[in-house]
Amino acid sequence: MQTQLSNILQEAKEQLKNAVTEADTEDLRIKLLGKKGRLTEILRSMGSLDPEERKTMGQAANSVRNEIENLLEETFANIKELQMGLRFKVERIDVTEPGIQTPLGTKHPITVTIDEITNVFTSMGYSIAEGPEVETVFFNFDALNAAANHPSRDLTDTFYISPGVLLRTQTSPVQARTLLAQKPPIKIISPGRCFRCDTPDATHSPMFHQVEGLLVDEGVTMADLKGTLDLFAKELFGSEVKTKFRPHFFPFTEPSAEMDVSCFKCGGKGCRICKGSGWIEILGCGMVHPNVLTVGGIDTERYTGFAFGMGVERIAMLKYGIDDIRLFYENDMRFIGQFK
Ligand code: 2NL
Repeated sequence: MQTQLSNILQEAKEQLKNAVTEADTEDLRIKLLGKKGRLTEILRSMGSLDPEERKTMGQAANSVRNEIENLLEETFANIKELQMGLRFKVERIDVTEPGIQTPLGTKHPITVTIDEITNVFTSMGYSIAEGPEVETVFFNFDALNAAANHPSRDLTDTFYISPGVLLRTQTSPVQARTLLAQKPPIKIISPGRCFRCDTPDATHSPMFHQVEGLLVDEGVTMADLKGTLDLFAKELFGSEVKTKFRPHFFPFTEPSAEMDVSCFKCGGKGCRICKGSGWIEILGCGMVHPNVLTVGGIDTERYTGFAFGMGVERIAMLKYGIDDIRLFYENDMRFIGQFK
């Protein structure tokens, strides 16, 4: 029995030496000390020995058991330490290494320009109105006093979705909807996307942006229009700019005008931006046509109004000296990342 015990211990030592994982060691623990193990079998058979022998053999068996237990514990600890060392090597983080920069996005130049324009008007008390980009012929043309044969209605100029439905060609339909939905005083601006069948070139794009404005109240005159838009020009281009209004025609306003600002680059002497004239055309405007007010359910005996509209791309190109509208839509980060 002694020999058996020392063999068991010897074998246990050999086997534990070869254990590489915790699972290996656990398997060995069950094999060596478990219910079906040889050592347990020996301990169980002690009952048949005489008392003297039982005492010595019992002590011997227990000391083998203790030794195996200690060996197991040692093996478990060694394996744990080895694995920890491996993990430290693999998962090591060098906290002194410089981090990876996450590039910050920037606002698109068109968004920057829309924000600048709308901020001027919201600070004058205007609200921002929005509406659908897919519009009806009624709100895009009819309600805005566009003649039934007006060329802008042609299939060659406007994107039609179906006979009565189109992609809005201006943001005025938002204002027309507001006239019907609200009672004066009305004081809104409508920034947004517009669409026209144009072949792209340096100054044309089939998708572009406008900001339009509308003010309707009692006693509104052309002088209110001129004062408002002159202040707007000074806020956007600098307090030193002058404005002038040239007669023009729009179906939805009467009288109508275009507003020029004195060149904010050269001060009026003539340069590349103003094409030598000293003046830059900025927007169209006028007193809202009585037909437009009437369709909008506004009493023209009591109320008058003014309206204006400007192209955002044009203003952004002038402000930032950009010479090709297509740059706005190419999403070249070297270009659109310059506007913060
Ligand atoms: C331009 C000219 C303009 C308007 C837009 C408008 C809207 C209503 C009634 C009357 Cl509901 N007018 N809008 C008026 C004058 C000019 O835009 O050159 N835009 C780029």
